[in-house]
Amino acid sequence: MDGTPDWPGWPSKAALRYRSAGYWGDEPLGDIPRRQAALRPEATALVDGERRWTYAALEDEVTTVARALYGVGLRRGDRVIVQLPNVAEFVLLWFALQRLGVVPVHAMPGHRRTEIGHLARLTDAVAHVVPDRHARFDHRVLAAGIRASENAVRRVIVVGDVGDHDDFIPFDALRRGDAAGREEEDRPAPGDLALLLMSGGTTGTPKLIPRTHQDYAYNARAAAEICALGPDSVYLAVLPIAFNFAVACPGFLGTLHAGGTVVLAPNPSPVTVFELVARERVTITAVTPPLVPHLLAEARENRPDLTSLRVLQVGAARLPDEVARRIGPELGCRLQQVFGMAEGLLNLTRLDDPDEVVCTTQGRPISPDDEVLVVDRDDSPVPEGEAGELLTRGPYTLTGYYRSPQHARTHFTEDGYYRTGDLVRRQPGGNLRVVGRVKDQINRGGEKIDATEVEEHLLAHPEVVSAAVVAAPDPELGERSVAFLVCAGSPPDARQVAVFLRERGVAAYKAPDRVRVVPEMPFTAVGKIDKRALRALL
Ligand code: OOB
Repeated sequence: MDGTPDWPGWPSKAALRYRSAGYWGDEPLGDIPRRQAALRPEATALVDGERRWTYAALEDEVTTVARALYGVGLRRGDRVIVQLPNVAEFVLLWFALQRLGVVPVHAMPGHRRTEIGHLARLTDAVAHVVPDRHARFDHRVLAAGIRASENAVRRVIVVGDVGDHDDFIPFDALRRGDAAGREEEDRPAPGDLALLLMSGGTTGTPKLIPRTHQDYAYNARAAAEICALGPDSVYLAVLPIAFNFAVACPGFLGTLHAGGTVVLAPNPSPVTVFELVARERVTITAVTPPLVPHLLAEARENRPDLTSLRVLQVGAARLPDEVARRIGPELGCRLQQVFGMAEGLLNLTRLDDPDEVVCTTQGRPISPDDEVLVVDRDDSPVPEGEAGELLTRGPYTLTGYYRSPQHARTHFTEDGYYRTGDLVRRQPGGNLRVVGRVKDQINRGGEKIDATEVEEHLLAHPEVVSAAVVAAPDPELGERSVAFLVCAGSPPDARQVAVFLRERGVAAYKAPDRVRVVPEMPFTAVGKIDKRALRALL
């Protein structure tokens, strides 16, 4: 095993195979801008609104910011919580951290005290990077609270205005190199931890996924090759930039690896998306299924110029076949279905697959060495075409969560397969159809909600005696969350529950869309709350 006490790493035999097959290389992630700056210094690397960076400029800034981060005391192996929206500073900071071997912990802008506090404690993060305000929320106040309560978090870096927090570090000061220090005597090794991604989770508290330089670089490179990315490619980042889908599937990392241009969308509205597609001659972008009908409607009504767009990636939740079939004819581009997970395994339909495969399956693994099994409840493989749980191991799939040895038994088989919790059918060509899941999660249009985690918060409500959160089918989001509650006194409604969760510092997307009060819970034969019976009530 090549890991550390914090995470297990791959068995040495497998690691040897991944290296000799050429999947794992030596280039640390932080070297990508440098390599491209040498090849094509004047080509456009990054666009955020009116701000543009050539590869030479990107490389310069990354170097300056890395030195400045070293100057403020960040060192190889440190963890830093990065909680930024789609702004160029995310990309500059991310590569600067990679240069130093400092590990970004990817948080979402919508996360609050509960989630960030948990990340801080689990990782002993030494810094928290936030925007000043985003979506009518003051992240500086959140960051001040986190720093006051979590000992390790000593530095707060703010993109924008620090306000009256004099001891916060403005990101612009790092860009100017105000705190210039040295850099790079501590170059990360290919097998080092490169970033930590949050898992959708199913055990009450978010788990973290360790990704290394070598496995993540391979993830991005293999995805970029399948998407035929090159120097002429222009990738539009519509999804949150910290989401694995937008980072490395192929995302900004795969695009920059290939020498293309990354354009950041400030919001996912169809008008914004199509304006950027037309203005920047975007060739590829990625969205979740709920956005697709809005894109189709906007295209029909306002006839934007989509002539540059070659590929629309759709994934993170199930895309209905009938919506899939409309994409090619109505947008004039190729659909690519994407079935991925922060834990690793990435499935893509291929650009030259027949329409039937592209519209009815969620693709197949990107690596010849991705091993997938479809099994029944006893872990025995089911016949091809039948539904079963997807198990997987391979060159970029985790072998254990970060600092969570207790999850080894529940989330992995004895021979090291990760239990995805997804129910799939495998078609003859190896393409997978996602048909359901066994994990206790709600997939709210691509956003994952851990039922247990929300239930634990609900149980803290003074009136709530028993709580069960389940998924209800929804025409817009695919699924919404419904909380069934047994209450002692006067039961809270959905709005009151949302306020209660907000006051507990829980991200807003986790609040149940609906609350249903029941006199008592149905139970299974073994005495667990019978969620199947509850779903039947919907
Ligand atoms: C992506 O990553 P996560 O970690 O937020 O969620 C993973 C889970 C999968 O286990 C599956 O349950 C679901 O999301 N999922 C899909 C899907 N893609 C993901 N379910 C049905 N159809 C699909 N196409 O969601 C993610 C990571 C990288 C790339 C794309 C998505």
